[in-house]
Parts: sequence; structure tokens; C-alpha cells
Amino acid sequence: MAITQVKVPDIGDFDSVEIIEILVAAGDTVAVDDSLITLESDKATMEIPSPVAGKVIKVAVAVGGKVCEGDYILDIEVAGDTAVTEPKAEVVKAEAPVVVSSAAGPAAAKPAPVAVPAAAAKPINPQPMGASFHASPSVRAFARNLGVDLSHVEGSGPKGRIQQTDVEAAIKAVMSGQKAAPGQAALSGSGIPPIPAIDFSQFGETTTEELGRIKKISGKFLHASWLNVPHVTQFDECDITEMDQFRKDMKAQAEKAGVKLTPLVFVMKAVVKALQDFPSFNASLSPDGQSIIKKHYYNIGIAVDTPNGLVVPVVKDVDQKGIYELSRDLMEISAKARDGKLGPKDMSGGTFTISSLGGIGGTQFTPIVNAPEVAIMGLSKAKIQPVWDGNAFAPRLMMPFSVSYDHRAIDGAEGVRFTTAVSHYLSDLRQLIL
Ligand code: CAO
Repeated sequence: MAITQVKVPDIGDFDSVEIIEILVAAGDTVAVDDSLITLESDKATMEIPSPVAGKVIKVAVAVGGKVCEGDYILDIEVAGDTAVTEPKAEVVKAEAPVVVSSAAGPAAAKPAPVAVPAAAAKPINPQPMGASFHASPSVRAFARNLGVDLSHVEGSGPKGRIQQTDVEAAIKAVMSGQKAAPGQAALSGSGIPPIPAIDFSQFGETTTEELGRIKKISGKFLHASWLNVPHVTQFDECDITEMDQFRKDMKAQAEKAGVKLTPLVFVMKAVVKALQDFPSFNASLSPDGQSIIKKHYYNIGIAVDTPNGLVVPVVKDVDQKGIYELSRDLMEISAKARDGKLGPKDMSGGTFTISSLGGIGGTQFTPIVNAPEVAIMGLSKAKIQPVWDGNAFAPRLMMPFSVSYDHRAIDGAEGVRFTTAVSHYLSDLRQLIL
């Protein structure tokens, strides 16, 4: 008999990752590659597999603890001289942050991205510690994404192992009303009535396509933000006639400098100035909801539409950069986003998010707060409007925008003061240098 001390294997760039599940307890027998613990960073969930077969004799970590590569997890008693293979963490989901916005209206599809704090990203009904069920990491991830508590699901695989089809069957049973309360609570968590499952093919031809990876991940964050954050959306508009004229006047010079100026970079500068005036918008609530953490750095997340879905890279230190530098940063991160080359560092540390649909169209929309941030701006398409100047109607370039915010952190009056400030700065860029 030999004791193998199992340690956290190479988990890539992640440092100090939270343990969200302990999947074994002292006395359990494990096979090689059985999952031992689950780690969750803000970007990925990883299952740490057992490098050996044997009996768990001691678990040295706890849920909520943080570990990094090389940290001791548990002891396994191995029969005979079993070779210890170096385990590899299985990344269940890479969580590219996504922004969240949704068109208003009950039928509107919920939008995509937003980086949500690890706590909010956890399933509504976490599986109990050491739950006595067997399931592969991918099935656990599948269940977690849907908020299904596997301890309520009957496994049809060998030795009662839970398969994905078992999870799907459990969901169907609850949706169709065949299974009641306990299962239903496990699926819908906070008691939200489930949407009934309907066989749409009874009404006409249908096709079913699996959602892309980013959509699946962002959907979870969007849902968590939608459920956890009491949203208010303030609509406003600003007169960008002079700003846009300046942008056009600068076009040739900007091209020489290798950048293309769009309204977005000016909006970023105006937003930062307004954030400095209203620090509650550049903040997060503490996990217990009792304090507001105001950030003295200004990193703006930009929702970027990519072929694979929405992601939110972050432009750092916007307060310290000029328009050209910001344009360069924006072009660089948009290109990286579209090529799927963003790394965790490119997507972390944001303090406020802007979702710009202005290049596409629309009049207004209600973005979903990119929690744990407390506010997000949605930009819509500017167009020439007749504006009364006191004597006559004048043609002005008006840009509609909205700001959704967490009402726990920000009051309505502050909300409209903030949008008024942004509008003020954009209508007269000279204010930005005061
Ligand atoms: N009003 C009018 N025109 C606008 C505008 C606005 N608010 N914003 C941009 N435009 C114009 C630009 O000036 C540009 O026109 P020209 O080529 O004539 O100068 C054109 O629209 C295209 O701009 P763009 O969208 O390529 O560039 P951007 O800097 O404004 O935006 C980026 C960059 C990465 C934010 C954008 O490309 C993108 O991906 N937008 C979609 C984001 C998204 O999907 N958000 C929703 C998230 S929630 O579901």
C-alpha cells in the first residue's frame, strides 16, 4: 500500500482558483481519471481528475478555498506499486466574458456577453459536497449549465453513472409535469416557473441547431445577471453634431496615424469623465451587498460582435489615453476578438461596459448589466433630427443611448444625472479637457 499525495496539476495561466465542488470524501474508492474536485475561475471551470486508482483517505481542501498549481488536495491509498500519472485539468468551459443586452419586449432574445463574478456564475442549486452520484465532467458541466442538481437525477449508465440523456430526461419529466416539486426545485432553483416544453414540429417544419460555445457560456452569465441585478434602464440622447464634424475633420490626419476614428472612442472618453463625476457607476457591490467598492481606474469593456458570439474585451486605463491610442486599442481588440485570439487578460478588469450597436442601427435598447459591474451603456445609431433651438428647428446629429444600472447601487436621479453628464460632454468635447 502506498499513499499518493494528489496535487493541483498544470492549470494553465490560472492562479488562485476557487474550489467550487469536492466530488469525493474520505473512504470513497476512485478510479484513474475520476473527478476529485472542481475549480472555477472567472474564465473556466476545471475538473481535477485522479491520477491513480485507490481509496481516498484524506481530503485536505474545502469548498470556497483557493488553490494554484502544485497545491496539495488529498491523499489516496493505492494498492501495490501503481504508477502515478501526471493528471491534466479538464477545462469544462472557457468562459469568455460576454455582454449582455436585450431588445426590450417579452419576446426578445436575451443578449450575449458579460463577465459575471464567480459567485453569480455558480448554479442556482449547487450540488451537495461529496454527492453520491457518478457522472463524467462533461455531464456535470452540462447539468451545471442548466442548473440541474445531479443528486436528483437517476443514472442509467454502468454502476448508475449519470449520462447526458438522463439529465435531459429529468428536465423533460419536470417540464411535462411528470415529476414534481423536488426535481422541479432542482431545475428551476429559485422557484421560477419553468417555460413549458413544446413540440414545435406539430405546427410546421423545424430544425434544431446546438448553440455555439460562447452563446452557451454567455447565456449563463446573462441569466445570472438578469436574476441577480435589479435593472433600471435610463434612455437619453446627445447632440453629436460638433463631435462628428471634428471626427470628420480629423479623418485624414487619423488615417496618417494608422487609425480610423468612429464615434465610439469619443464616447469612451466622455463616459470616463462622467464616471469620474459619478464614482458609483465605476464600482461593484461587495458580495454581501452591504458596501460599494469604487474603483479608481477606468477600464472600459467593449461588446464586440464576432462570428462565434459576443465577447467583451477590455480597454485599460481609458482616462490616461488619447483618442488615437484608444482607436488603436479598439481596432486591436476587435481584431483579436474576431480572430478568437483574446486571452483572459484581455477580458478581465473591466469597470464599465459599452455595447455599441450604432454602426448597425436601432433607436434604443436595454443592455443587461455586465455584473459584477453596476452599469452598462448601449449606443444606438445617430441620425439627423430637427431640434428646436429657441427660434427655429435646426438639423442636428442626435445619438440615442441608454444606460442600464443596478438599482441597489445607483438611484434613479443619479442615473439620469449620469446620462445628462455623458450627453453634455459629447455635445461639447471642450468640456473633456477642463
Ligand atoms: N451612430 C452612427 N454611426 C455610427 C455609430 C453611431 N452610434 N457608431 C458607429 N457608427 C459608424 C462608424 O462611424 C462607422 O462608419 P464609417 O465607416 O462611415 O465611419 C460604422 O458605423 C461602423 O462602425 P463600427 O461598428 O465598425 O465601429 P465602432 O468603433 O463603432 O464599433 C465595435 C466597434 C467592435 C464595438 C463594433 O464593431 C461591434 O462589434 N459592435 C457590435 C456590438 C454588439 O453586438 N453589441 C451588442 C451586445 S449585447 O447583445
